[in-house]
Amino acid sequence: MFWMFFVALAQVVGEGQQGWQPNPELVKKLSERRPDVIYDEAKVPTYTLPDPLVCLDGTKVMTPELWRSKRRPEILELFRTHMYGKAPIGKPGEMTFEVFDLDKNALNGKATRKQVRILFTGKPDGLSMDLLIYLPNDVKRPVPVFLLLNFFGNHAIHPDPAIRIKPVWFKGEKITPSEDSRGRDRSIPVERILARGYGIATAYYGDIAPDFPGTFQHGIFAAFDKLFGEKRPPDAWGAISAWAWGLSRVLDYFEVDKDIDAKWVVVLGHSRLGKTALWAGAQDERFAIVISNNSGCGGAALSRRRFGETVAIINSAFPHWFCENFKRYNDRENELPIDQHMLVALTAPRPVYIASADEDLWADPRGEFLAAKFADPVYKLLGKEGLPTQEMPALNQPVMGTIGYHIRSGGHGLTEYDWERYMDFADKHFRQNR
Ligand code: GTR
Repeated sequence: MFWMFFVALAQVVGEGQQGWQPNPELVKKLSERRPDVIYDEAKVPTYTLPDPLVCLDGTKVMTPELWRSKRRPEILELFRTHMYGKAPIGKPGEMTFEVFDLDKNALNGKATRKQVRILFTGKPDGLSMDLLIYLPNDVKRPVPVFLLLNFFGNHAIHPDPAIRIKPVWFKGEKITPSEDSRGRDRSIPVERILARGYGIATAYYGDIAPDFPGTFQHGIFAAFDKLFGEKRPPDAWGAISAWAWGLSRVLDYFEVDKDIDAKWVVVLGHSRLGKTALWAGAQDERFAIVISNNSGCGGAALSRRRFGETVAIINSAFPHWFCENFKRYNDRENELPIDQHMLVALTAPRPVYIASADEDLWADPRGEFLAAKFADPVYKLLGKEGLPTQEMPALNQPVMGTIGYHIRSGGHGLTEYDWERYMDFADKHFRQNR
């Protein structure tokens, strides 16, 4: 028994040596700036990961059936209880959709644009989320779609003057964005996505819940938290859970839109919204493919490595992202009953892609790769290819099995390079299965 434990540990520690290496100058600079943060692989503590294929009661998961019936639900519940918190509602019975814009000749005739207001409580003056959709006109319906939440409002993702401007959150207040803020967010290459045969759908994350510690007084929390009574329980949903919940409501809409192939929806997200995409895909198996772009701590990166952003750092900077219980693990990552490879594994057997960036050491690229690697045994058990490499690839050398991974040049961001790889990945899986 003892030697087995030792082998597992040695395997994890040995990872630091292979494939991509961070620029030593950058490591030096960042370490000097934040001596309290680990940027040097040599300082990563030894750790043992929980085995995704061993149940809490010690049962070894040897069959896909046992994964499905016992271990998967158990892991999901652990993430709900200890990390992201429980969403109190599924699809609200009173929710309605209002298609308020339809233009079959958008973007010089290349696209059909739809805008849909999702009324969470069915009340026209209640909480709503605006969904912006572009579908390629030269592709047979129903169309596969990429879905992501955006940070600055729908009007910011494209200069198209027909995108409805809706108030956004700014420093704790709602403000109406100016006309000249249209198209300022360059992170969604709409025309390229359409040219490659995909639809693109996006909504503003602040429409679901604002992103500041006082969020629980607003948005979806104000609309539904009364179910909790006076005090929010320690496992009540945090903002990431709320945003993930919102993504599932978009899928509810897709299921009634005949132009969209609701069985082929790729959910993706960048950074905090990458954490959100992983959590949405883990819980809602209607998402066909899940993509995490630079999601880091609380997303794809293994918490136990403590490299870059840690549980304690994230919980103090963003106390509203996770449930209260997660704060118990500040500086005690080894006590977590889960780690992020298990979040990746919850997507299995569906394709999942994890992407890192060379200069984004705050998000721990190697920790993100390792989560993909240690999710792989679950994919193998379910008869899938999983991750086609055991070693971290070099820069700009994507690998694409059922699990995909790349680390690209540059810093934290969602770039055209990332998008092209995600569409390659979707092409591969849609060609195989659609
Ligand atoms: C950072 C945070 C990260 C990441 C990022 C983002 O400040 O520490 O976890 O989520 O924000 O969302 O841009």
